[in-house]
Amino acid sequence: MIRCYIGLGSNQGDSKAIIEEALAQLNEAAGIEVLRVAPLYRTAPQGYLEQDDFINTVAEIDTSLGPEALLACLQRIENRLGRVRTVHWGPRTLDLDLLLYGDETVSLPNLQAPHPRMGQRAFVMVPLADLNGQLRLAGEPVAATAKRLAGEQRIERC
Ligand code: GSY
Repeated sequence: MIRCYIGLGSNQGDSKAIIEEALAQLNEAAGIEVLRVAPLYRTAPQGYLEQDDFINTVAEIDTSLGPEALLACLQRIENRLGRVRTVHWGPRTLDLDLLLYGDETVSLPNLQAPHPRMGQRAFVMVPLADLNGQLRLAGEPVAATAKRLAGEQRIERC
């Protein structure tokens, strides 16, 4: 079993219900067990700023799937829950990001782990710190990165 962390985000539709359903489908998927889920956060949009706030969280899972099979599973759930993306980095019904695949470095054309932008994003690092603040990313404990980013980017429990 490999311990992984998955980022969940939504800013279209009933975002809280969509995230709850995504977590249920993740837990029902073959080869995946959802262990713990961080609290939900309302977060300022990053990247494309002219869009609604997001609801974000992070899930800790154990999986027997390889990284590509896990990614395919995440994409199936996104599609089932009606993901429509009109603007690159724009509003979306559901985004499932593979953040960490154990302590492995994955570098494939369509998948990189650790996720290349996670260390700059409060909406990832704050919920990740709730689950495992002692993890180290780029040499720094996740809790320290999360504290710094929470002072720079708008993020609140909801
Ligand atoms: O990569 C995740 C999609 N996304 C988000 C998000 O989930 N939350 C916030 N706050 N901003 C975002 N920008 C993008 S793209």
